[in-house]
Amino acid sequence: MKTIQKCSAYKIKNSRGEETIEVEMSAGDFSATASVPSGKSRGSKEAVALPANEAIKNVNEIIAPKIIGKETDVFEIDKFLLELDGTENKSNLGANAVLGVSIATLKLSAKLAGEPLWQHIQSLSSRSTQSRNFPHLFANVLNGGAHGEFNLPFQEYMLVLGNGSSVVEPFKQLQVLFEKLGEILREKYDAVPMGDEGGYSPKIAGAGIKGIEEPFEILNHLGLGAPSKSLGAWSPKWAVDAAASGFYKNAYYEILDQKYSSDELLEIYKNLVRKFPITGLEDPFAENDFEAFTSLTKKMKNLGTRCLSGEVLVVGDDLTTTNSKMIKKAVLEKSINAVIIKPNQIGTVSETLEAVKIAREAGLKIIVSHRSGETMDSFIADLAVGVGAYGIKAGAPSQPERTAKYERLLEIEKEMKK
Ligand code: 2PG
Ligand code: MG
Repeated sequence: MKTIQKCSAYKIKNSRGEETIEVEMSAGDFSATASVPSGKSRGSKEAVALPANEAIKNVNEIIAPKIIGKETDVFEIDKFLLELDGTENKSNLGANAVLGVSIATLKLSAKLAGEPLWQHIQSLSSRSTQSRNFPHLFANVLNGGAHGEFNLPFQEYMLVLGNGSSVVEPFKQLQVLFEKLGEILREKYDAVPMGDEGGYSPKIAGAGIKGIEEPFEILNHLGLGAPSKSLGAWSPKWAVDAAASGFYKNAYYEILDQKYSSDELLEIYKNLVRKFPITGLEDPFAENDFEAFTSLTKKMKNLGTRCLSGEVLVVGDDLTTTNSKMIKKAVLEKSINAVIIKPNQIGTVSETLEAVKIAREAGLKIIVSHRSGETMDSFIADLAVGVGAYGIKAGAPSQPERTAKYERLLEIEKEMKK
């Protein structure tokens, strides 16, 4: 193991044009960079990122002098960073400062070990090297909520593609379906700009979307509802990220100017999954409404094959924030059967891998996710393959910051065949 010789941070722009940080580190003949994304619809328990200038200063003036000369062992570096920060939510050094250093250290150690990053993660997360699965693609094609001007009932409407054995066909299919959806929307609305995650987000004058089912009917025009012969085993399904904390007000869920109780919203989800091929409901309720999550998870299990997609994932994101304590709570309360993993919600590689371990041991499906303000760093692609995630949320295939993740998955598939 070589020691760290250089560690410096500087400013870059993310996909929203906001300032974020990139960290560059070197050891021996190798160097690595890592940049940090940022979210807009955040859970209240997420680790705290500082403004880019402050985070950069903290890396360059506080962290760097103390880690130069240390070995490139990500677990040791993370432990040191956690002690140095000393807070529960990393508000001292900034979760963005800490995560940039943590990921850059991991990338360096992979290079020094002569292993592709996904493989290095696989060995660190003690997964069997036999399982070589690829994540299903969860691609957000209609952007609403905090991510666009489209007055959609829920924040994200995703196509779910793949079967765990390859990403080549699913990615091609995503590109074709995304183009087709663009044509459908351009016919319906005049101008169709993109939202934060590269999906379509038309700003509609007047009443706009009128009913909760309308966006699903738009997706139905893609002809996916019924099993398709040409798509065969690849027949895509859909998922929704309601990001329900965003429309939870005074004990009610406000959707398209109507108020619903938790129970009423649960009925809505129940009817939707019977009618449409929905296989995932992310943050269907607000982040403190654990009980409603639990009722829904139970209901989805009981509905079983009566759901059009056969299996429905109830996914925690703002509910769990990649935080081991919160995941344990959700497991104990049987609130979810799947969980979103976002490294910047927690702030270090070690804690991210710990959250994955707890989730996996509890039988939850793991979905590694990007943020709405992304960078060109494709780390989450390696992470998803490395931990054997069921899915990856990486956005629509229209923005370089999103396609970077898909391109990396394709590259990994080639690396695996070598
Ligand atoms: C989410 C994420 C990513 P943001 O809610 O799941 O899609 O959004 O990064 O804005 O929190
Ligand atoms: Mg979410």
